[in-house]
Amino acid sequence: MNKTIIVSNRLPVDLKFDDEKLVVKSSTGGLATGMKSVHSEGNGIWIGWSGLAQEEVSEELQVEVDEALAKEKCIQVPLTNADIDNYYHGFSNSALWPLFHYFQAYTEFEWNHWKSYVEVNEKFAKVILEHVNDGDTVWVHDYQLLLVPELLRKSNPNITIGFFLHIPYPSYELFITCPWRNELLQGMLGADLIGFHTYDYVRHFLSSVSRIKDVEISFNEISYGNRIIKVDSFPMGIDYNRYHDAALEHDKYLEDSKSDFMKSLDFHNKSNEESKLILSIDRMDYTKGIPNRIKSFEYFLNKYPEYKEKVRLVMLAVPSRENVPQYQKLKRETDELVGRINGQLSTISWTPVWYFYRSLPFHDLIDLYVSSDVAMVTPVRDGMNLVAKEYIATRTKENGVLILSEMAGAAKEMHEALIVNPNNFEQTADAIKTALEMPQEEQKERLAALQKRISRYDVERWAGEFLKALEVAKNTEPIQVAK
Ligand code: ADQ
Repeated sequence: MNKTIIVSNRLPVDLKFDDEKLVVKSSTGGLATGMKSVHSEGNGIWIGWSGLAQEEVSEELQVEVDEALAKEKCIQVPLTNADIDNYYHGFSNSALWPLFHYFQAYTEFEWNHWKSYVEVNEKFAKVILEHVNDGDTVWVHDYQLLLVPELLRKSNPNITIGFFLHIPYPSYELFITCPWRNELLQGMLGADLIGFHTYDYVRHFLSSVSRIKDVEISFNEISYGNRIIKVDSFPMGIDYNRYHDAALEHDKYLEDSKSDFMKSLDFHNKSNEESKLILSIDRMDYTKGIPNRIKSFEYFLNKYPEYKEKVRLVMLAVPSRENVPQYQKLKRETDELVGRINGQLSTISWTPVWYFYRSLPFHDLIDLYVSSDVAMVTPVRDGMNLVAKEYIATRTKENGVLILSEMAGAAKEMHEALIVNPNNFEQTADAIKTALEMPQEEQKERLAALQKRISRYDVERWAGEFLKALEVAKNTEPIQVAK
């Protein structure tokens, strides 16, 4: 029986040693959820990095690690500390991530990082090739593994290869600044189907391919050698029911148990309930527009002073890539901005920005989503943005307004949100006012349309549609090559 192999930089389980005891934590992230049924089907497997560096795993521990992963139908690609520094923090997060998000000034092209990126992509391909058979399907994910499709195709032309990019694909003008643009495109073109979140990213990709490679393109098909490669958009959804159901059960959850974090916030205290709550949740990343959001909120309070003491911005930022200098700079800037606005505007009974730099457990996250009147999702550039969709899924009482940046892939599907340019503080400040004053009936109408769409195109449907299209793409391939 043919199988599907999922490949991503990180496995859906995270391994750690705690006092020499192996701890296995499953991920509930979007990708892990979307792939659940594909992964559990038949003899499907997931290949990726486990979170442990090779240096941490002795020979005896290796057996334990392999057994724990086998139980989860996972196979690890062993990475050393140097790999993680150069391939992951280096080329992936200091070159590709800023370049693909239009942060050219942050982009560092280092030969050593590139060399390691090639080597690690080869390590991934080697492990995949040890487990793949003719007729199998391999679905490779994201910017850390752009070279893998071609490496697989070269060694085994009789497998079906899909590739999905979770971040934006930049315009040609930007992409050509990369010294290894040919190699990166060549790598992706090893796939039978290449997927992006939006049609704009598809266009940018096709434009790069047509100018850099000698190929023929007709609509969304690339003729390359004796193969046809399909390129299309597949906007990723969320596990809608998980968020919606948790929100429905939220009141009961609050009665039964309340975490220390929730107690410390005390949203449900009467005086706090009288003031409106605006929510902001992201990874601490310069693409998420966190400083712009704080400045827009400050602008709003100064332009509409009648809202002072009547509204709070609760800002949650998950620590991310803390050893990359640009992320350290962003953290300092955010701390300073929050300090400035709170220092200038706070009163004895009111703090305008409540800022938390940490990750939260699921039910606390749900509490924040449910308790807020408005969500501000205003990245300066974002492939999709799942927070926008999660917020909509938790609105079970027909109220709540989403302010959404036009630079997020999600804006292409969520027209009923208040769409803003995050660099336009005045427009964003006005959107905050509009959101706070929006009549209940209008909130209900906008939410109903958004919920209908987001619940229908959930993450399982996303995975299903990609795999269906991959099956079609495979069948358009003209020739099966003899090995
Ligand atoms: P990310 O950049 O990680 O993903 P996003 O899509 O917003 O961004 O997903 C973040 C996830 O982290 C959400 O599920 C959210 O609930 C969770 N989260 C955020 N803050 C949290 C906190 N403090 N505690 C706990 N959980 C928190 C990349 C791309 C996106 C694309 C996704 C999927 O950058 O554009 O949408 O992949 O393709």
